[in-house]
Amino acid sequence: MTTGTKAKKPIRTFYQEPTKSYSPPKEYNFGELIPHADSGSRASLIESLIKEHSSTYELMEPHLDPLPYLNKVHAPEYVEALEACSKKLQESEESNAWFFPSVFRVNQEFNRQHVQSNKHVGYYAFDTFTPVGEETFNQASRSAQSAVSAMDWMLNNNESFAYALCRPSGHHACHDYFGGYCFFNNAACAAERALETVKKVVILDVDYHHGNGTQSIYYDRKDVFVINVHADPAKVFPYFAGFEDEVGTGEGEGFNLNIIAEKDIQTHDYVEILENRVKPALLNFKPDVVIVSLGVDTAATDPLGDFGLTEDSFEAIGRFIKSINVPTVTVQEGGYDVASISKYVHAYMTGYLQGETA
Ligand code: OKP
Ligand code: ZN
Repeated sequence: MTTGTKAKKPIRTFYQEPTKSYSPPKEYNFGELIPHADSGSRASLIESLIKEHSSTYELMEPHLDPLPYLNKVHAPEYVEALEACSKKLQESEESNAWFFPSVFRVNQEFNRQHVQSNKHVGYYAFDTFTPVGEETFNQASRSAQSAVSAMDWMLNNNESFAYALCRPSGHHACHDYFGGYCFFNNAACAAERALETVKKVVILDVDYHHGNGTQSIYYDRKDVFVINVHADPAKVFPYFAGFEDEVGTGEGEGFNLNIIAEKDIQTHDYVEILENRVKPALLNFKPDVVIVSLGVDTAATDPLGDFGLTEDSFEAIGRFIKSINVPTVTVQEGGYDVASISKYVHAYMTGYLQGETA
């Protein structure tokens, strides 16, 4: 009669509360200052959900020093420049100071690098959506710390799943540029931790926006296969990357896969992409570890996106991830419908756990 229901392991969640409230007040959006989408309540909303479902999640203390990984993924002078910028802001008279770069380096001959004042931090930036604040360096480091710690814990304990509740997000952060609300590439830091132990990693990015940072970091490498499912960059951010003909270069050729999903896409078509296009490519690569860059800005209710996903869709994505049957660290990326992001993340985790018994 008894079917031997085996107790499910909790979702181990690596997260630490921000030291001080980390909340960029504004972003400069095509000539207008508007309220910043990465509001301070995003991570704490997810955190409160975790506390509500205390039997489903277990909060874990991020234990691993992120700095060696930051310096591997990013140019060390970039890491230093961000630290220096946050420090200068802390020392300034103004309280809760934020710096918006106005002048940017582009790939041209006038690119003299110097960082005497914060005016120069635009050397390392690619958009005006991503101001630097007093807590940016600390908070971005702690975000990366959650990601590397989740990977470290999973591999050291022979576990198959962990969740890094990262904020700020990471997938737009490039080797030496910040942008798209991202400073350090959390998923790439986790991948570098994984590569100390294993040989092949897939980063599957299901955020609404193309993860141009992750793509560019691994574009010429064959040990990290980056797969992105996202909105058409011809219409939305990051605009200049994410097209389907971007397949990698040199040794990395064939190890970058971009899949553009249409506006209003719903569960059925989204899962079809995962099953018919993502899964064969992913399994064929035979990764030792998968990192999911989970954005829930693919939800129909998201203020930034125009996809049509619902709670059920996120459950289906979670079930899909379980069906891959490869150890997975899920790293939090975007999602801006603050009233519902935790519901969507929870649906993904529920789907994953359902997949365990299916
Ligand atoms: C970060 B993530 C909105 C303009 C677009 C940049 C989007 C950054 C998305 N007013 N802002 O979720 O991929
Ligand atoms: Zn996004």
